[in-house]
Amino acid sequence: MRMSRYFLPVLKEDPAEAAIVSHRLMLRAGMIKQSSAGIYSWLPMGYKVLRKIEDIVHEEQAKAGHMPMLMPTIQSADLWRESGRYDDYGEEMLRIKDRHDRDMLFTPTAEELITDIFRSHVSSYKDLPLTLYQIQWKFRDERRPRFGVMRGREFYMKDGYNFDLTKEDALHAYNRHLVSYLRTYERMGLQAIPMRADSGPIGGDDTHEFLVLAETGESEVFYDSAVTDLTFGDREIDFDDVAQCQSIMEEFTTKYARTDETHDEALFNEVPEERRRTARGIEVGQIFYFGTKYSDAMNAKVQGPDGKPVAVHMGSHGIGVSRLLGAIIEASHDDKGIIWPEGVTPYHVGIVNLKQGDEEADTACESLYKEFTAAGLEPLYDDRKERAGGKFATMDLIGLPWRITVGPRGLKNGVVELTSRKTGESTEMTPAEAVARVKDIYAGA
Ligand code: 5CA
Repeated sequence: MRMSRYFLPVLKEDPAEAAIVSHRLMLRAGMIKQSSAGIYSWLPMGYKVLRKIEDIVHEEQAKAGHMPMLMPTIQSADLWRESGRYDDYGEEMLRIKDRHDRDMLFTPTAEELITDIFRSHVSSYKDLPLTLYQIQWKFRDERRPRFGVMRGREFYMKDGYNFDLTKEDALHAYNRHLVSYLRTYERMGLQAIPMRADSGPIGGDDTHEFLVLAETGESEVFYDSAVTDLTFGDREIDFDDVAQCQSIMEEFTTKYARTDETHDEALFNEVPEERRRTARGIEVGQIFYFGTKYSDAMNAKVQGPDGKPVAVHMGSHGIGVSRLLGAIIEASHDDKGIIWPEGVTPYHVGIVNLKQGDEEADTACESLYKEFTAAGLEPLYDDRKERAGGKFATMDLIGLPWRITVGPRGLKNGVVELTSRKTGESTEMTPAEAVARVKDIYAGA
C-alpha cells in the first residue's frame, strides 16, 4: 500500500472522549470512528487488524477440529422464549419489532439458535462430538459503553458451541477450547491467563475467563504470580488426546487465579505471600460448560447407544475479537503510539522515503516495495511529499514493527536503515540485506 493513496485519517490532537490509551490510539491512528455510543465504523487500517485477528482465530479453531459457520444477527424472539432467556436477558437485549409486529432481537449470543439448528438435524449419538462456531457481530445494550471497542454495544465475537453425549466428553471439549485459546492469544503476542469466573446469563458452574493483565482492565483479579511464568509455546497438540488436553488444562488452571466474582480470600492466603498479586485485567474470552441447560429447555436430544433419547451436554466458548484490538494496544504501546506484535500487524514493514522526488531514493523505495510484495509481505510505503519528522511520527503512531528508512545520503554508501519499533534500534545495511532480514523475521513469526 502506498500512503499517498491510503485512507488513513490520523488525528494530530488527542481526542477528548478517549479515557484510555488504546481508545485514544485507535482514534488517533485512524482505525475507527464512533458512529453512535458504543458503535464504531472500522476504517481501513482498523479493519485490517480486525481481519488479521479473525484469521488467527479461524486457523486455531480449524486445528482444534471446530467447524465455522454463520448465523444471522437478527433472530426471532420465539426461540429465546423457549429457553426462558427472553425475559431473563433484561435491558441488555436490543428488541426489535418487524412490520408484522413480530418480536425480533439483535443477537447478544447464540445458544438458542445453534441448539435449534442442532435439534433439527442431529438425531443420533453417532454424529457426536460436534463443535460449531461463528465469528459474527453481537449487540448488547451495555449500560455504560466505554473505552472504545473494549466495551462496545456492537462488537465482533467468536462464539463456539459443543454438543456431546456425556459430561465427560463435554469436559474434553471444554479443555480442548482452553488449550486452543491459549495458543490463539499467544499468536497475537498476548499472555491471557485463564481465571475461574462467574457464568452470568450464559449459565453453568464451570467457566473460565481469559484475562490480559492491564492497569486499565475492568476486572479486578487475584492470582499466584507463578501463573505468569507459564507459556504455551509451540508444543505439538493432538486435540483428540483427552489426557494431553486435560494435563495442559491442569497446568494452566491449578494455581490460584480468580476474578473478583469468585475470589476466595482464605484460599488466596494459602499462596505464599511473596507470590500473591492483585491487579486488573481485560477479559478477552470465556469458556463455559453448562450441561443440559439448553438441551433440556429446548428438547435437543439424540438417540443414545441403548436406543433411548438423551439430552446432549453442551458448552459455549467466546473470544472478544474486536475487544482484542484494544487489549493488544493496552499491552503493547509507548508514548509515541502503538507497537503491533508481528502476528497481527496491519502491514509487515513501513518504508519511509526521506526525499520523495529524488530519483535515486524513489527508485530504491520502489524496488524494496516490489521485493517485499513478491515475497508475500505487505509493505506500507510513505511516498508522500512530507517532512521526514512527520513521516516518522506517523509510522511510530501506527506502530508497524519494522521500518526501513531510505535517503539519498545513505544510498551514496549503498545503505538503508532498518529500525525496530519496539526497541528503537536502527541498523544500517544494504537494501538486499534489509529485505532478507525482514523476510526472516516473518518466516519465524
Ligand atoms: N455465549 C458465550 C460464549 S460464546 C458468551 O457470550 N460469552 S461472553 O459473554 O463471555 O462473551 C464472550 C467474549 O466477548 C467476552 O469474553 C469478551 O471478550 C467479549 N465481549 C463481551 N461483551 C463485550 C462488549 N460489550 N464489547 C466488546 N467485547 C465484549
